Amino acid sequence: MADLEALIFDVDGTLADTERDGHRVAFNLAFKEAGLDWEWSVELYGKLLAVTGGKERIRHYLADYNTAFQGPAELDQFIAELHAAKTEHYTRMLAEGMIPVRNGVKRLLQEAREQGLRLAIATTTTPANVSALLQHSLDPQAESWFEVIAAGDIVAEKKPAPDIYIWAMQQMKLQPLACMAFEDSHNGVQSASRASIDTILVTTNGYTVEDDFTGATLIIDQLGEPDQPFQRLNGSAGDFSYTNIEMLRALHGRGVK
Ligand code: XBP
Ligand code: MG
Repeated sequence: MADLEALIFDVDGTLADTERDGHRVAFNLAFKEAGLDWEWSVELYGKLLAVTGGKERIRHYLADYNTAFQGPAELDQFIAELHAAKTEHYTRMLAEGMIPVRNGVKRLLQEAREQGLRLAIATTTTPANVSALLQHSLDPQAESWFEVIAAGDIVAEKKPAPDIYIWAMQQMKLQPLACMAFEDSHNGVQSASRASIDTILVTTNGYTVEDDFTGATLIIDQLGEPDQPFQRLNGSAGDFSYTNIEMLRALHGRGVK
């Protein structure tokens, strides 16, 4: 087994719980501002999350949940403009400090940096959203912690396609076996698995706890902290009660029983 060299993080749901009170709210604000009577409830949004990418999600909503809507002839442009307005709202919400990072994220990233592990991001969200989240929710310098930030339309096909992970690894000149992926959803685990990344650690959230995580090595409810142990949902974590680099190395080499 190759040594563990790099950690590749998903963003939404993994670094921070952004969907229900972040992205969803920003979509609704953009719809209202555009004079549309669309309202994505917490429940409906859970269903819409089946499709990754905001523009793709709006298109999916129109195709499957709002077929009566008479869109303009230039539908692509209409969706792109709506989505740009949504990004404005979302990044403003982040700048206002509305969305904290999840338990254990900051500590684990700091530990990884101290131990010389390389860091990357592989996400379907818009690059501006990643910058705003890292800067405002993690640390003003956090963008510089990541060697590669692979995000949004940089690849043609979003998760569950493997493209975004493959792109990130190509940039870093790394083989999949030297990497570990961190995800929160079925689509994310599929994407990393299809990119041949062997060890995927899943931290679930309200929208994804019932997802099928086939292909992941360990499923826990959060990364955890020394005084806030994670709850193990599937896979083995040995004697570890919170995620640290020692645990990741053991998981990667399957030294955890
Ligand atoms: C989650 C997504 C994104 C966000 C919305 O990405 O699917 O589409 O819901 O962001 P990940 P945009 O879990 O891979 O980070 O509107 O910018 O697409
Ligand atoms: Mg995610």
